[in-house]
Amino acid sequence: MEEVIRLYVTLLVVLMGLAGRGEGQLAENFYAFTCPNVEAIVRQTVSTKFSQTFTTIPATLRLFFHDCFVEGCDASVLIASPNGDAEKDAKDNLSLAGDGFDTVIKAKQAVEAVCPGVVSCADVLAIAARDVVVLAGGPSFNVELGRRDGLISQASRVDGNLPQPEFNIGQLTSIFSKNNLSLIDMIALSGAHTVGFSHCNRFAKRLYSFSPSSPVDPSLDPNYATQLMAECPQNVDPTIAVNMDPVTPNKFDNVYYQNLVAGKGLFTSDEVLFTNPASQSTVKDFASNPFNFNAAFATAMVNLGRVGVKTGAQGQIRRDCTAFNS
Ligand code: HEM
Ligand SMILES: *[C@@H]1O[C@H](CO)[C@@H](O)[C@H](O)[C@H]1NC(C)=O
Ligand SMILES: CC(=O)N[C@H]1CO[C@H](CO)[C@@H](O)[C@@H]1O
Repeated sequence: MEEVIRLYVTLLVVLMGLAGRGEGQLAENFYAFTCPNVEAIVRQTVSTKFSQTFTTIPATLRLFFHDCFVEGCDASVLIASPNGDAEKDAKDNLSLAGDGFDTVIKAKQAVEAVCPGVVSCADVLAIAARDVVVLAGGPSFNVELGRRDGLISQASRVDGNLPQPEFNIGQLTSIFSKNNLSLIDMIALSGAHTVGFSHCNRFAKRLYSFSPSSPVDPSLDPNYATQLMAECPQNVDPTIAVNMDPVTPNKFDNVYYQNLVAGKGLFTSDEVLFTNPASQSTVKDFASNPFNFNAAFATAMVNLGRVGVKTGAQGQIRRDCTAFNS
């Protein structure tokens, strides 16, 4: 008798879970019945793309971040506009490498071939962002699914919604908390700068015109400053970019935090995480304990993936990630 009741309760919980899906809840098993192999399909596309170029990793990870911070994680960043006024056309996107877009578009095509009209581009991007972290040696984690694709993509909505490299701790905290992300989430997510590149103009001020009394930012390690000046002479070709992690640029690891402790944070927004007393202890912890960093990063990515999501009947399931369904 007890067993029967237990079975009944289990069944009820499962059914409630299924019913709840439609009404605005993300769930790890959202596609269990409608597209059970979606994660394997995305992973396949991502690893093929990765075998062609390492840029797949930083490009896809940053794309996810930019998508989530503007209109929420709804694939709005992927829309291509013939007028050049979509989200991806904003000034801040210039550096969104094409390989990230390509990865998601191809993964979605592969998913469409098996489960047409079922899986959102926003979810494909979220899965791909996890997969690139794993491919670079970072932590794995379960991705919540069930996002719907958004119906708005405008360059004008980007301004003010993305953090800038010269931000101080107050500005950083305020833009992350606006997105329901804690100080720890912010510190952990900044660890994404353990891979990828930055163009010289994003930090040149720290090398040449920091302040009238000190042209070089005094929080920069002097040797690192010299190295950056060699890589980024004044008026350098604007397409030149440097590794954001000068020590292990191709590995997703906690060396980013060791760099901050050593004065080798590329942006002000990186270095302030160490120089500010409120965040310093976490930076030191992540620098010396890769397990703590990995766990915090995984948690923070799940939290990032919840930002401004559309669920249930909101938005749509785009067929082509670069265009709204007609
Ligand atoms: C904390 C505030 C942040 C600021 C101010 C910031 C700013 C920037 C800037 C200016 C670049 C260089 C772009 C270029 O010139 O090419 C960059 C690159 C990058 N950012 Fe951030 N970012 C922040 C947080 C994040 C977060 C949360 C993630 C992801 C979880 C992320 C992932 C990346 C990646 C992977 C790159 C390298 C892109 C590539 O090589 O294609 N960033 N970021
Ligand atoms: C932050 O969380 C609140 C409460 O759960 C929610 O109403 C709000 O939409 C969230 N904001 C974002 C940007 O996700
Ligand atoms: C990758 C990408 O779409 N870049 C675009 C960003 O926006 C500028 C205009 O501000 C376009 O010229 C780029 O093609």
